[in-house]
Amino acid sequence: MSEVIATYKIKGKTGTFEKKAEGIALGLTVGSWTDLPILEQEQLQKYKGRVVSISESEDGATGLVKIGYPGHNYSNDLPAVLTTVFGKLSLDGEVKLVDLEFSADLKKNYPGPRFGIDGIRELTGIKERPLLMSIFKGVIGRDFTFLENQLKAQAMGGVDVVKDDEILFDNPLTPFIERIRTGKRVLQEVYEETGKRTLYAVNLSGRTSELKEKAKRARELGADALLFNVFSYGLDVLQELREDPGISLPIMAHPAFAGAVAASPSFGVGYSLWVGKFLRMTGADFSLFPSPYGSVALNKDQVLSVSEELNKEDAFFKKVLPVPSAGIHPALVPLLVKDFGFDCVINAGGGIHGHPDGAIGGGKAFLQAIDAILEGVNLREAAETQSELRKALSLWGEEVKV
Ligand code: 1AE
Repeated sequence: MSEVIATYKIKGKTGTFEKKAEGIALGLTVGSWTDLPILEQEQLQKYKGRVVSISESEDGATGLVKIGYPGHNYSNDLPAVLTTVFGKLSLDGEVKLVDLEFSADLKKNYPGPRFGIDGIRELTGIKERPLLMSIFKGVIGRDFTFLENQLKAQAMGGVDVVKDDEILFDNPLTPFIERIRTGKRVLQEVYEETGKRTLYAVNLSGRTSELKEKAKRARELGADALLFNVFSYGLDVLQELREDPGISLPIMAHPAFAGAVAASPSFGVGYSLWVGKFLRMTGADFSLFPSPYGSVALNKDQVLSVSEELNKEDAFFKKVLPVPSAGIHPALVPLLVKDFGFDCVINAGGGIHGHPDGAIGGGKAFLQAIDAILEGVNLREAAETQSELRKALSLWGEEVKV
């Protein structure tokens, strides 16, 4: 059956959820039902939402309600699906959209990631360890001299990818196109000096109508990847970028603004759906989200459910790289690897630039921590012979036991 099944968490009282569920199933599809003449009821039957299941929490204060919406009620795009399953309903009291399950005929029209984890590993050449990414910091109001120095230091530290800060937009001091050209030149120089290739994800920003042309230009100039503030634009915009064959660059989805929709326990959309399943369906190759450990933390269950959505086996979609972020420093590497496995990106801004030896030392300290994990050595022991890691642990704290 062609259908999207929505799971909602609803606040209420014990014994009231059946009526509520039936009201949603009707209200978001054919409207009032029992008042219609029998003939019309029969004609509209196939458009009616169906209550799939209802379960109450032990105290009866919350219901988990599943409702199926027939596929022929909406066009097969996320804006239509979202408007159907959580349009008016999102404004109507304490209801949270927890999950959506798409039948295969509907799901197959979403593109999924173009590159996925395997494709990104191919591009970086890093096959058997977590990737290491760093972030430009403090670059607003700075010119290219500052940017170049910061990029060079990050790359000399050995990071695999450098990304723009999400708040660095197209601007007169460091315009988008020049950032790509400069980035390529600096990273090529580092490669010639060290043999290490670092990729650069440039922030694709501006009006929606300009994005595709800018992204195509970025590709022509040899950009490595795009950073994209998907939740400020909308998931369908990400899907448009992903589907355009003229763009064909890895897309890194930043979670800015995601919390406005997902953070409440009783309103909005669940994190696993918002920054997990939807990003995978619409085509992100990387999904950034706050880790449970740093400065902007989500709870561990939420984060693990996001990661599961990005990584579980799926007949239609490639896997997405989870990027647990915010306040990450080398002592957290064992915890991150335990939670997310080797197929993840260790991502740090302050944890790279704030190292006592600068960004070069920061990158080295992270790589030393990653190597220690690969070799089964604890960080304290590895730090005895590796000064960058030692300095990082002294500054940010000892390894947290896993
Ligand atoms: C959740 C996104 C994290 C991010 O984009 C960012 O800039 C983190 O910076 P640090 O590592 O916290 O300095």
